[in-house]
Amino acid sequence: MADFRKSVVYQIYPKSFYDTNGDGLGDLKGVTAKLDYIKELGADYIWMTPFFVSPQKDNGYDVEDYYNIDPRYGTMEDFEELAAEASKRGIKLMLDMVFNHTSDRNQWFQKALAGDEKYKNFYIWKKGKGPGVPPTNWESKFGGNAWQYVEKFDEYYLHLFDVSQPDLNWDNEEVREEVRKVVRFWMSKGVKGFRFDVVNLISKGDFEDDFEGDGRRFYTDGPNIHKYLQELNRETFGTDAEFVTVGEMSSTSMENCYRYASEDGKELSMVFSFHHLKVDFMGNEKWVLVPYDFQKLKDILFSWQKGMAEHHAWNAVFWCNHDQPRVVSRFGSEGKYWKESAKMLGTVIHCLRGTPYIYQGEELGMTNPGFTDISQYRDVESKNHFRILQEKGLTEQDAYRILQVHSRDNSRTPMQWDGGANGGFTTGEPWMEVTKNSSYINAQAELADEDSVFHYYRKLVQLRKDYDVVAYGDFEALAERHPQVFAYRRTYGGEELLVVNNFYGRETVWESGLDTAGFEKLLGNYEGGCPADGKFELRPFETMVLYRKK
Ligand code: TEU
Ligand code: CA
Repeated sequence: MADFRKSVVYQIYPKSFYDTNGDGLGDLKGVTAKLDYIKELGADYIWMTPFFVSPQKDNGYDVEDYYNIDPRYGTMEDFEELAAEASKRGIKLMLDMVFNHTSDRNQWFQKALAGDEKYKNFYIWKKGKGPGVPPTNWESKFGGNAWQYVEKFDEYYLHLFDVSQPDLNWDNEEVREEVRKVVRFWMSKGVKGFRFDVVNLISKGDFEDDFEGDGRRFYTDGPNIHKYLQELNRETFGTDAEFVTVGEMSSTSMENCYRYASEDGKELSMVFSFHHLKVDFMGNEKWVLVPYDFQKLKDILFSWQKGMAEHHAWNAVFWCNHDQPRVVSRFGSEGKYWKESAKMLGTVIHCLRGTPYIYQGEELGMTNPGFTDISQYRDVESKNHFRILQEKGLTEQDAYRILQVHSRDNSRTPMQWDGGANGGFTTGEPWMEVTKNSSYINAQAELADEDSVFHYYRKLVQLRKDYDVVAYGDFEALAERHPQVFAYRRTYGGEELLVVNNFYGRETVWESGLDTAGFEKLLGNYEGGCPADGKFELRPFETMVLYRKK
C-alpha cells in the first residue's frame, strides 16, 4: 500500500506556476521545468488542478473534454513527458477530477440541449414552481439562484456553481459508467492519485426549498454518496493498492468523513474538510469582514484530529489551496514577523496527524496581492460577489476590502521565481498581475538563504520521513484554552513530539505543567532550546518542535 502517511503533497495551479512560451499562462512544460525545485523541497506527490479542455470560465473546473489537454497548457506529449520526468525523480502525479458538473460546452450537455434524451438524463432538470419561479430557492456557490431556465424545454437545469457548470446526474448509471471510463483512461496514463472535486455533492437528495439556509443540506453528503464512492473505488482505482485519493468535501460532517476516509480503504484515502477555514466567516457567509476566531480554529482542528483518529480515518491537513487566501496574510503577518509567522504556520500543519498539502508559493511565504481594482481580478466568484455586494448596498471601497481578504484570486497570482520582471513567471504579459513583493519573496532568493521559509518547509517535509512519530503518532491537544498558544503532543512507541506555537505577534507565557526534561529541539524559528521546567516563554510567532525518545 502506498504509505500516504509518510508523504507530502505539493499542489500546482498550472496556470500560475511557470510559463515556458511567453503567452502569459503557465503550462505543462513549465511544471516539467520546475520538477527539480519540487524534488528539492521533498514532496512525494504533485496534485495538479485541471488542465483538460475547458472554456476556462472557472479556470478548468468547467471541463469540456475529459480526455484531452487544453492547448493553452500544452499537448498529451507534454503530459507524458511530465509524467516520465516526475517518475524519474520519484515524484507521483495526482490529477484533479471534476465530476460533480461539466462545462456547458461539454458534448454531453450540448447533446442534451439539442434534445437528445439520453444526454438530457446526464443532467438534472426540473419544472419551475410557476412562471419565472425556479424549482427551489437554492443558491449557487458563486452567487444567484442555482437553477437556469431553458425555454426550449420549459425546464430548469441545476448548477451548484456557475451557470456554465451544469450538475451531472449521478443517479443515472450511464453517467457513473462514463465517469469510470475517464478515471481508467488517466490511470492508464500512469498517474498515481486523484483529487476529486466537491465529490460529496454528487448525490442529490430531495429538491425542496430551504428556508434555513442556501440549500446545501439537501445535497451535501447526500443519500447515495457512500454507495457511489464505493462503487467508483471498486471499479477503478481500488484495484491498485498504490493509488492515493483525496476527496474535497464541501460543508461535510465529521461522521461522513469517518467513512469517506476510513482505513478500510473502501472509499478514499483521505479528505479535505474546510471548517477550520471558516473561522473568519459569519456562519457560512464568507463575504464579510470579521476577525478570525483563534479559539474556534483550535477547537475545530483539535476535534477533527481526535475524531478522525478515534474512527481510524485519515485527514488531509492544509491551510492553503487555490480557493483560499494566503495563510501568512490570513493568520500570520505580512509585516515585521512575516518570516516567523510563515514558519510557525507551516509547523502547525506539518506536525499534525494527516497528510500535509503545500500549495505552490506557500513554501516561500507568498502573501495576498492586495488588489485595489476589479480589473485586476480574474475569478468568476470574486467578480460575481463584487457585484452582489454592491447590489446589497455596500460601497465599492467596502466591497474591495472584502475581496482583498476573501477572494480566491489571493492565491492565484503567479508563482514568484525570482526578483526580476514578473517574478520570473513569464517573459510575456502575465494573465494575472504578480504580487508586488516578488523582489524579496521569491524562490531564487530563498533557495540561496538557509534561514528562508523555503528551507524551513524543506526541513518540515524531511521531519516526516525521519521521525515515525510525525507520520504515525497519536494526537493529544494541549493548552486548549490558552488565548495565544497552539500546542499538541504526538506519541508513537517510545517517541514523543511536542509542538508549541505562539499564534500572535506579541510574547506570551505558557505554564504547561509538563515534564520537559530530556527534550531536544528539532526545529524552530528562534534560537534557544527547550525549557527544562515546562514553562514556555514564547516570542512573537515562535514555534518549536521538541522530541524525546524513551
Ligand atoms: O471548490 C469547491 C468549493 O465549493 C469552494 O472552494 C468554493 O470555491 C468556495 O468555497 C466558494 O466560496 C472546488 C474547486 O476547488 C474550485 O476551484 C471550483 O471552482 C469549484 O470546486 C467548482 O468546481
Ligand atoms: Ca504558456
